[in-house]
Amino acid sequence: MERSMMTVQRHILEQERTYPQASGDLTGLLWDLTIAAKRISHQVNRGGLGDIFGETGEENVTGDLVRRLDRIAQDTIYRAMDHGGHLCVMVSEESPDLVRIPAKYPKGKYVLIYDPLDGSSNIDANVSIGTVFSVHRRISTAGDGTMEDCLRRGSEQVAAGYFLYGSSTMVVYTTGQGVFGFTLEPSVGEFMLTHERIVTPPKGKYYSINEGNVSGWDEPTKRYVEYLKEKDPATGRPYSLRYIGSLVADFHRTLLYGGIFLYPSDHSNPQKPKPKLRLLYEVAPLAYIMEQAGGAALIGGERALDIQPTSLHDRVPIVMGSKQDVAQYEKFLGESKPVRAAARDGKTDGATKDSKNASTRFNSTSILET
Ligand code: AHM
Ligand code: MG
Repeated sequence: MERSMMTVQRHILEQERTYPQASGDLTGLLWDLTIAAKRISHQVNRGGLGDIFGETGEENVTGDLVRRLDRIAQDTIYRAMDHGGHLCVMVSEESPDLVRIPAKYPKGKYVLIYDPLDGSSNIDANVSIGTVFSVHRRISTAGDGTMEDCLRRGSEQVAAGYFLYGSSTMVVYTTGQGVFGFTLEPSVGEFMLTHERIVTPPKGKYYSINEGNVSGWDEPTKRYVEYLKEKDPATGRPYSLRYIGSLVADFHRTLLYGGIFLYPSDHSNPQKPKPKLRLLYEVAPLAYIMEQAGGAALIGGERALDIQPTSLHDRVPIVMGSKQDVAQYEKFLGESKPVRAAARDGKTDGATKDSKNASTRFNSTSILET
């Protein structure tokens, strides 16, 4: 099929068909999600013309102020996904507990985990924002999905992606067979293939971090960012700083242009480092996409996709981007090896070892780099 005529729906279907036992369920699920995203995109595009700006006056489970558009996005996705028969349970940034499928609807074999509208502090200023999603196959066998179905490592995802509401609306997704990007063609209301097999450059020239937080960074991160700013044309330095403060937008640029995105913990209280980004619906899906595009993603020096969540809203420190840039950052982390080793062995506050499968467990305040 001519590339310009490839819709996201057809693409997902063709990807699913390469699996012998495919039932079409994943295609249906992702298709429902694109419908929700088109509706959110429409609202975002109306901007100040609609009654979407401002706050609702409430805080969500992770302490952020809920904006009207957050609420609209949450409701839109929930209503698009609750009745299709593809899902057994959902998890959303906007909901403290599991989001159940109503009793009257059939339960399916997948779990949907999502951040309905990430970067919402940017909404009123017309800055790019996004929806992030992660899909797992359920472990339980029937009925409502369980907590165990949701607390899964990123490496177990069957699909992940994001919608970017920017100068155009895009969806970028992977089902483990590469990363593909589609742009919403407003005249026909379809996402058309525009970015076939996205590959992140092995090395970039941008770094992306909230540098206003420097006083709270761990020492390796401080040294690494100083290194990026030194002048050494032979190694492509200095790097340029690019930071939007909207994860999907910062990630999308890093994915396409290469470079490195970092959101380290705040170590202002060294006893209790505070990471910001959420593992299940922000970090894990983006880490999966980054790896599928040939890049790398680390949490405290460990592969991000191997981290076992302990609760729905775990926060983790994250570094992701071009392979060589992430490897360079790792070298700086390596200089503080004793601390990393202690953390890996469960001797540092907040990190314990999952003895069953020898993978690092994090709780919401854990971090390896110090
Ligand atoms: P949100 O889920 O409440 O929108 O918060 C997550 C956002 C990300 O989009 C972005 O990467 C980060 O927070 C920016 O944080 P900061 O303003 O601390 O740099
Ligand atoms: Mg978010």
